[in-house]
Parts: sequence; structure tokens; C-alpha cells
Amino acid sequence: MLYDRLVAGYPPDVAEQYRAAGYWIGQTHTAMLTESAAAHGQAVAIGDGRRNLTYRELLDQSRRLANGLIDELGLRPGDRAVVQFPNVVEYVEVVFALFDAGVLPVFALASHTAGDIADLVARAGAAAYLTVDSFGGTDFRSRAEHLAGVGTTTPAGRPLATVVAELDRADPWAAVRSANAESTGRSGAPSDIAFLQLSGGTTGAPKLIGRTHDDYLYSVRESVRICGLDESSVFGVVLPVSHNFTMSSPGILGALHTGARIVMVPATDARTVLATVAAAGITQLSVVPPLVTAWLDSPEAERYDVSALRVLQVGGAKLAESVARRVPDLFPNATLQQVFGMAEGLVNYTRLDDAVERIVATQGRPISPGDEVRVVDAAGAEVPAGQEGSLQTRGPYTIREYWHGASPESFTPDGFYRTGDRVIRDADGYLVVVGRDKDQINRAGEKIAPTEVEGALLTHPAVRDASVVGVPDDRLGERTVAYVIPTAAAVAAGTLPDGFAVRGFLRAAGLAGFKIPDEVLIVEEFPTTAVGKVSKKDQRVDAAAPESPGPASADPLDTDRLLADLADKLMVDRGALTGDLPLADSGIDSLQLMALLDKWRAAGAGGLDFETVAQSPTIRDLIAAVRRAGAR
Ligand code: OOB
Repeated sequence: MLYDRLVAGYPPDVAEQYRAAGYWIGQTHTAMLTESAAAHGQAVAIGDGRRNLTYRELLDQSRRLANGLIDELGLRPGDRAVVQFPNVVEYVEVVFALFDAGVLPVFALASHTAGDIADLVARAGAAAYLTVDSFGGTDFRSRAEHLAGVGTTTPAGRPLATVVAELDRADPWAAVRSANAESTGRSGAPSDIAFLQLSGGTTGAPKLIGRTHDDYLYSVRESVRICGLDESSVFGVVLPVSHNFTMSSPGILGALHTGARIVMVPATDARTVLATVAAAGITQLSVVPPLVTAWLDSPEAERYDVSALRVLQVGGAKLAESVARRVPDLFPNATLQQVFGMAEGLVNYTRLDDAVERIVATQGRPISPGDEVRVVDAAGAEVPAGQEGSLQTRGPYTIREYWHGASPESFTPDGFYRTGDRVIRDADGYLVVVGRDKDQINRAGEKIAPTEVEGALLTHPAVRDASVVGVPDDRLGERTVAYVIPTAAAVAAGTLPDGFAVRGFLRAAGLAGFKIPDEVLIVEEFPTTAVGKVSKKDQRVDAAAPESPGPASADPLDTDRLLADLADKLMVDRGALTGDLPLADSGIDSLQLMALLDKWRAAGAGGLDFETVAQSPTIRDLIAAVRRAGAR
């Protein structure tokens, strides 16, 4: 009973083949770290500017934490624990503690809201929620207290356990850590599901993806080889720590497998990243395309010695060829590597020794000779090389089913995963991503299910119908546009909500920041297809059409206007923005700042650069900088 939930869906004969081929070597994550600690004990495994841990220390700390989780919280093998961490050392400690205890981490993102977490806890049947006290202006502790306080119970009838790492303390885990640094011996079998990763999601909440130790670590070892990671490498973590790209391609696990050093980069803006590359000698970075574009635009680009960087991996969303060609301007010594992967499994890489033309123009080819890839037409028949079709895949590290068999239609009867991506495969097996047939928005690499946003919009009393689409955007890849039809009552009463109010409503309703539409358009009706369905295709085209210029304002860089722009981005009341508020505490992220920068540059602050904006200590300094740039 205890272990039946841990069984993955690979047919036994297929599993045998993968073992015979040497793909699955029968190692758990705990064994992997133990081996690395034996080989590289005194080397620094990870640092975030607050704490550094050697391999030996990481192993010891995670074991002591594992014993504490068992003794203090009563966690048992096979339990699930939702982890929500920013990019800090404690994340890696806690994940390996859970592996050691045989508890499955469920990888939430730091950007998930309290509502998202409650939903994850319920769907994963989690026994625990582990997080930090607070970070970047978010109070995670009260979130944990709330979850525990509302009497959340686990399937076994136990109350939800919560653990909060206190980041300001010398010993952040003082409350739970045991003195016992022995392995618990509970880490389970290599063929067990090791953790639950989240899918991008097309309908409603993200689906849970159970990956086994065997299958995941196979992809990690091969990624290490393909991406040129070795013990002299320094891997900089810029993207969210728990994302599949950051974890395993080759990511945090690849670095730990090979004895490399992990450096948590504290922010994503050009100055912070380039300065950290220079100071820490970072050799490998994994990023999404919008960050590359932003860094290329930044005057910081030439100010730091970033010659240490050997590999710049870009993935999660399509990298424009024009941007790919400019990467050497930014990192003269680095080889660009495109990464087209998915949490469900399949990862494609361009190879480091591929010709430049192939690197800039394709999204790579699969990791493994065991990866089976087919490109099919609407009837499911394979199309020849060079022709566009839907990508399906099966192989030694791709799931055969979602957790508890959710969404069976995502798999073909013969066990291929329907990726929802439209691709062209060339004669050498390299893939070019040309589009999508799943209803999903890819906003700067973050995946958004339109149905989830539509559902939230429909709870607004003045909204009769809602349709959410992704529209091509130079900076974000895609931006999110919501079309809203108001109720007749709201129209009659003249109480139509505006975009600002709608976005504020969504935030209050608990929608994560990255899912809140960039634009809300109030309309009378939706365009329809021949069969009468909402034509999202037409809506995408309409939203992409250039806006008619509105009435010119007297001074678009007037202090009040600037504050209103900021308030709108932050979805707070204009009144809540005081001049003394430190920018770092305002909750604004670098992509939001970049969007504002674009707007203000267009409005007259042409010479304004991102770093000046991003490094403004307070809101007042920021406004002053924009106005200065406008006056020049
Ligand atoms: C990665 O994983 P997910 O699960 O967040 O998203 C997967 C989806 C893919 O199905 C595809 O639609 C899109 O993200 N995608 C790309 C892409 N990489 C991912 N679309 C175009 N070009 C690319 N290079 O995003 C992920 C997982 C592991 C490694 C890297 C990315």
C-alpha cells in the first residue's frame, strides 16, 4: 500500500530494455550525492552569498535535516512534501533531505500564490509544506501558518506539517534539524518515483509529473556530458531553482553529479548577472530568451569581464535566430546551446561542436539514442523529414502517465507523450519548434493555462465571458491578452470594469503574478469560427494589430503619470506607493521593469537605461531618474 503510488508507468519489458542498454543504472539521488561527497568532499558544492556548503557539509546537513523531518514531523516514506523556495542554498539541502527520507518533494515555484499552494497540497495529498520565513517581500511564514491553521489534513488524516527555514539565522534549520547525520536508509528504490514536477498545464491547474530516480538521473548524466560540465565548472542559477531546466539540464543535479560548484545568482538583471559571472567565474548559465534580449540591450554588457563563461544555454521558449546570432557580442568565449525540453521528459540540445548555423537555427536533437520521436499529421500519420507536424515522444526518461493517471489523452495508446508542440524535424533529427497545438501561453518561458485565467476572470461579478490568448511580443516571446465581455447589468449600470480593476481583481483572487494578463480588452463579443467556437486565432491577430495612437498627454513623464504606470504594473493602489518604498521591496520584477522602461522610453525618456532604473534605491529615485532622462 505504501509504495503503490510510487510505481511509474513503464511496462516491465521496456524497463528491462532500458536497464540492459545501460540507461538506468540503479542509483538513487541520495546515492548520487553520497558518491559526489566521497569524491569531492572538501570542494564547495553551493553558495548563495549568505552561505557556502562543501559537498561533505551538504550531505551532512541534508541527512541531519532528514532525520529531523522524520523525528519531529513524523514524515514517512512515500509521503509528499510541497517545497517552495527562492534561489537559496536551503532549497538544495531540503530537497536532498526529502530524498534521503524517501519523501517526494513537490516542486512549487516561488512565484506561486497561497491559493496555488493550497491546491498543490490537496492534489498531491501532501503531508508537509516546507518553505522560508520570507523573501523578496513575500511572507511565506504566514502562508505556512495559514495552511496549517485552516486544518489542512493529509490523506492519512494527519494535520499538514509545516517547516520554515529562517534565512537570517546562522542555522536556518535550527527548529527541525537533528544531531544525527547518518543516512536514514529510507531513500527507496531507484525505480521509485523520486519527486513530483509540475507540467506547464493547458487546462486548469498544472498536472503532476512523477519522475523516477533511474530515469531522471540518466537524463542528468547524459546532459552533463552533452553540455560539457566537469568538476572545474561553475554553474550559475538564474532561473527559478525548482524548474526542470534548472534542476536537470544539466542544472543543479548535473553540477552535483560531476563535482562542480553551484552559484545562486541573486537577480536576473544584466548588472547583477554579469557582475556575478565576473566575480564568481561562472562557466555555465541556463536562461530563457527574454533575459538574453534584455542583457544584449543593456549598457552593462561591456563593463564586466565575463570571459569565464563557456556555455550559455537558452531554452524554455523559442529563441529568435536574430538574437541567437548576437550572443557572441555578450559572451565572447561562450558557445550557445539551445535547449528544448519539457518536465515530462524529452530534452533536445544543440551540441557544443555543432556548426554555428545549426546552433542558431534549430532547437537541437534528443539526448538519447533511446528517445523515440515522431512527427505526425492530424490523423496521427508520420510526416517526412522537413515537414511540419505534432511532436510525440517516448523513451528512457519520458513519463508514460501523469501522477495517478491524470489526463490520459496526453498519451497515445502505444505510450508516446503528445507534447503539444509543432515541429519540423530535419534529416539529421534536429528539431525546429514552429508552434503549438496545445492551448497554452509561453510567456518568457513561464507556461500559462488560458483556461485557468479565464476561470478566474469569470468569478468577477461584472464579467459575462472571457477569452485569454497569447500574442507575439518582442520582449516576452508572448504576452497575455484577456478579452472580456461584461454582463448586461454592468453595461446598463455603467459600472464596466477597466483593465486596471480587472487585473487588481485577479491578483486579489490569488492568481500568480506571471499569470495576470498584460492587457485586458473589454469587448462586446468574441469573433467566432465557422462552427461557432470562439476564434482565438482571430483574437491573437486583433491584439497584435498596432494600437491607434491615443490622445497625447500633456506630459507623459509627469510624476503622477509615472507613479500611475508603476502602480498599474504592481497592481497596487496608486496611494500605496510612497516615495520612500525601497524598489527591492515593491515586488516588481525585471521583466515588468523592462516593460515600463519601453513605455517610458517611447514617451520621451529615450536615453534611460535599464540599470539606472533597476538600481534605483527607492521609488522616488526611480521617478527622478526617469524625469531626468526625459528632460535631456
Ligand atoms: C521547459 O519545460 P516546461 O515543462 O516548463 O515546458 C515545456 C514546453 C515545451 O513543450 C515547449 O512548448 C516549450 O516549453 N519549450 C520550447 C523550448 N523549450 C521549451 N519552445 C520552443 N523552444 C524551446 N527551446 O521549458 C524545459 C524543460 C527542460 C529544459 C528546458 C526547458
